[in-house]
Amino acid sequence: MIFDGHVHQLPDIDPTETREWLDSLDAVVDTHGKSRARYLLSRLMERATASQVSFPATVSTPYVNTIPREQEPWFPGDEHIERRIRRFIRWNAAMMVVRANKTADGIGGHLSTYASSASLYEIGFNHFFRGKDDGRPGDHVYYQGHAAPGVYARAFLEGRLTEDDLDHFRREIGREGRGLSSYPHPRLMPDFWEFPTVSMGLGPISALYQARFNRYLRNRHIDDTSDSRVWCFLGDGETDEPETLGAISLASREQLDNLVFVVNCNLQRLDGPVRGNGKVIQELEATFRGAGWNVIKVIWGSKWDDLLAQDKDGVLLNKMNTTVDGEFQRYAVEDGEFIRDSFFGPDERLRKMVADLSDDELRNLPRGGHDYRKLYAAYKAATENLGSGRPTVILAKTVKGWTLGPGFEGRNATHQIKKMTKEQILAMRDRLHLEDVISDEDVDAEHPPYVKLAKDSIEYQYMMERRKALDGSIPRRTTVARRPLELPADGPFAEMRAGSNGQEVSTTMAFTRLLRGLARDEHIGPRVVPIIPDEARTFGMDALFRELNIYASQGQKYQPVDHDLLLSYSESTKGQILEEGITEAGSMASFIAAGTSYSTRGVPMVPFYTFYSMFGFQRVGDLIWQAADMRTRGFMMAATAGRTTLLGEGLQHQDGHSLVLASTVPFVQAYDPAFAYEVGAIVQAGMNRMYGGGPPEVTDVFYYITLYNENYEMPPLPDTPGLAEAIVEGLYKFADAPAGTSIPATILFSGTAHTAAREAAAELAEHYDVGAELWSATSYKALREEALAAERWNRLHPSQEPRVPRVAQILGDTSGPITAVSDFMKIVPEQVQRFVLDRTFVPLGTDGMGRSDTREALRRHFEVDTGHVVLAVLDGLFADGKVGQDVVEDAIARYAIDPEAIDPYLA
Ligand SMILES: Cc1ncc(C[n+]2csc(CCOP(=O)(O)OP(=O)(O)O)c2C)c(N)n1
Ligand SMILES: [Mg+2]
Repeated sequence: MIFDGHVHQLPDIDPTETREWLDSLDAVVDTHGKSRARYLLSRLMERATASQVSFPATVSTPYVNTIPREQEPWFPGDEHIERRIRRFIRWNAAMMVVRANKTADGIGGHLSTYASSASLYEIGFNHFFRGKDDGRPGDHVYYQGHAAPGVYARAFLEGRLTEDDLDHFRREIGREGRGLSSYPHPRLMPDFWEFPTVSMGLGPISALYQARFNRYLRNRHIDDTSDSRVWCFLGDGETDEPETLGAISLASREQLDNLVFVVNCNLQRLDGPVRGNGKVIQELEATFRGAGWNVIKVIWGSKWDDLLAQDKDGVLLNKMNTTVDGEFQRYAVEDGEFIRDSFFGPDERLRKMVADLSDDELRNLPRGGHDYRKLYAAYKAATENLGSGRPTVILAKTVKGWTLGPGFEGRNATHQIKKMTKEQILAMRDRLHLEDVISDEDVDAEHPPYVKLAKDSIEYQYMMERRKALDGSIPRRTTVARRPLELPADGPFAEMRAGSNGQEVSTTMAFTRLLRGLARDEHIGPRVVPIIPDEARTFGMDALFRELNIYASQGQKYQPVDHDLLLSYSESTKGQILEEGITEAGSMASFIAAGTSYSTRGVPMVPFYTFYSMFGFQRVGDLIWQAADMRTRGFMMAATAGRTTLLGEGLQHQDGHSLVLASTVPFVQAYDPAFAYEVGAIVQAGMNRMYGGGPPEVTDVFYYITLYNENYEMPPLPDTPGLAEAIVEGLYKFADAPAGTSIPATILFSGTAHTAAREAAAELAEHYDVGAELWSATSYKALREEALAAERWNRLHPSQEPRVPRVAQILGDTSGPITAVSDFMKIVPEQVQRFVLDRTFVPLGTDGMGRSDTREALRRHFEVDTGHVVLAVLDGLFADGKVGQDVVEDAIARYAIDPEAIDPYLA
């Protein structure tokens, strides 16, 4: 058997000494058994660590608490008062959900998640989480989404929420929308919640990147973040999500000792056990330790310490190690007799150990996650870990539904139960010893009351004093700019307006120039955060590496292979670029951290996240939704856009639908620009809106802007008054119809489709006497949203002068059929079709899955090339009775279009 082959590759300099050590071990095993041998080895390892004899970390330890009883610190709080407060909060959280579901059957809410984690939060609230009352941002706390009732219940006791507020849990319509949201949603409660967490996995990954971004701000001397810790609470089931664990190695690589994950290990998820046949805590320990984290297990409550101290033969430890979670869950629902027989019983030595304990005492041997002393020790160790370079994860074992009673605790269905019977409420009241504040009549009432605290009550005083000492109540979201940002000078935008002077460039290249210009800006420069997931070279942005440097918390410890090149790969602690590696999820999390820094830190930052457009909405759509919830501001730059422009990359890369997906997210400003000056106008307006306070007044938005890699000459911004505004509003006239033509038509183009549109206009004039005006449609989403708003207003104000949607107004001045072409699906221009129903409207787009070929071949295949645009215009004119069918047939022949070609949507 080879345990670790490396040792056999090294010379043994003293075989006799080696033999003696090995013989000693053999002797221990023979005479005292394996447990004793394990004990001695563990002691040796501990001694080796103390003597700084480094040894590769083992990934797992026995199933006991990481911090032994003798190393627990003194608990500085008043345990009696804290327990009482915890009970009040438990009660109010449960009543909130019960009352909500009585008033509105099926409104939902969760009882058992918070019930399992009350102590986890309360230790934090009373002793660790820092608030913002001192004018500093404090800690960043990510609450487990389903535990929201407990957070509201505490805010109620603190006097921050009223009874009416609690009664509007999940009732967000009415009262001017001031309900309490089901989960943490800054979009709905902008003064309260900071971090949306409820979509499993997104909380952990965003917390991790928030901790990294704090270091970025500090290392770049933009903001001193050293007194802010990031706490992230998550469920053990939630660790199934790839987002939860997928980025943890970044945290140790970046030495994020400002980060603490607290995993509420109640051993259950929604349907049943997380790891019925295994041990989730052991599995997570191995994963996190293997990734270099500091792991603190809080498995057993204090009463188990006495038992462990008697465990001379290691039988208890062995039983703990070998009992699977499914069994532990069973012990949470069974009585003491069952536990005695089944856990302790089979081994005489174990049974003897608990002979003095009653069945009730056995049943109530608590888990570590309900033991405030153990938790305090763990949190303190986590905070004292600062300086070690290791992030901390606390794995706390709890019971799902704890204190809610036998119908809830540890039951497989507990996650979904929202109602309690009178008997259950009464039992809970007794279990929490609240007889003095909640009478039997109270329980009998239609709505059992909340516990309220008088301002002079000892509990209230204690709570508030603790929060005061920790800089105020949380959660609280603010938007006060501690370090305001000045808008950039016009220079970089003027360059965009000037065009490319005969040079052929792509909008991606133009944008890179703009980005460089902004990063050089005297004021805003340092606030620009370029984010790229390992694609800079694809986008031609690698030139920025040397100029702006790549952020690397450790600096650059090597000389890069290309050090002698002008554009070498340069990393630095003060680097500006977040080169994220191949992780769109991580990059989005960085985008969110940077784009919400105006609020979380009071330091507005301007992220430009540039990525393969295919791997945005499609891949990390939920994170984009989260970004909108969190009121993120910034620019998502969707490079290599288009289903025919990115040639050669094939089915998985060619994006013809991200703009469709973008249309589903409110607050996303989606644009599909064709020219550099359009990109410039959109970015400049975006800066003004998001960082300069508008217009329009809704400023918590972010931009989604497509960028293409096709080169052509960038025209200068035409000298038409109001053009920049029209670009931002979504549609403007690019060119008049060619002179001397007699049949009018209108062509709308977006992005790279402008080439086909422009060529088609020339062909139509030359061969068919058709004069097509050319319009650039920069944002169908913006046009549609304005039109829907006008339509709605009209419906609600029948007696008033109807508003005409902007798109109808603008296109009202054009004539002939409308042909709309883009490198995206037809449904993108169709977004406005309904508002110009009086006109023939022919959308051309790239419906179907992508494939590799030349641009020409792809555009022919998807029927968006010049010939197809001509054909579509003539077809529209035919429908309008302006030309005969022979003309349409002529075009089919002229452009060698195969009428029997397979529909690209089905190909
Ligand atoms: C992405 C996603 N998928 C599914 C859900 C539905 N869901 C809500 S809670 C839950 C179980 C959570 O279990 P766990 O993380 O262990 O939390 P606990 O309530 O046990 O503390 C599930 C599947 C969700 N919120 N998000
Ligand atoms: Mg769970």
